[in-house]
Amino acid sequence: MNASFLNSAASWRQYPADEGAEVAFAGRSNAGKSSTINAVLSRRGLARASKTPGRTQMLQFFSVGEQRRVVDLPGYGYAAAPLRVRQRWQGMMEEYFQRRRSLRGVFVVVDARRGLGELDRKMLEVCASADVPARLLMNKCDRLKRGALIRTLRDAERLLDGDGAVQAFSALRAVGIEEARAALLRWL
Ligand SMILES: Nc1nc2c(ncn2[C@@H]2O[C@H](COP(=O)(O)OP(=O)(O)O)[C@@H](O)[C@H]2O)c(=O)[nH]1
Ligand SMILES: [Mg+2]
Repeated sequence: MNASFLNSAASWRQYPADEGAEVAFAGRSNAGKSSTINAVLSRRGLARASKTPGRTQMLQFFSVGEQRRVVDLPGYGYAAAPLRVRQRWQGMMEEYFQRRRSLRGVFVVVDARRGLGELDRKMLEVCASADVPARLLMNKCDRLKRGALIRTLRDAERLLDGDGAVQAFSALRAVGIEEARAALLRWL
């Protein structure tokens, strides 16, 4: 897939035109969203993998073809973020999910060691109420033993209850890339 950076945007009027098809990556700060985007698009360093969690409060748009985009959504759950930053985040996300007509699917990136948290579940609810399909990427699976990974995947599947898909993923060890890429291509 030929991917290139389009722009960073902090508000609706800065977003690329709402045309064609778009797939978003959501997730807790530090879950590995940027690393995952780089791995799926096989472009090292395309989405900046920052060591400082919660710093980016912007949407990062990437072009992956004619009228086809991937977007790195600002991460959630950064405890040190001041209230006004969290409120702003919420407003941006509500607007994005309610209005973005080109949105075809959302990858929710989860740190498999932590499992699905409250905010991840809220994100899944947002997807469901916007009628956008979600796929959970249980990232950093390289850090889990086989038994723990199987339990984590099973727990996530139970929580989804057929409303979305779950897979193991590791941006670091290149686990689950083809599966995720296939889902991306189906959506786009
Ligand atoms: N062990 C391991 N670490 C990872 C993996 N993916 C990302 N990381 C690390 O997790 C941290 C956060 O990654 P980043 O992509 O910046 O997360 P983001 O805040 O969600 O965009 C970085 O230190 C990454 O190197 C993975 O699959 N395995
Ligand atoms: Mg990031």
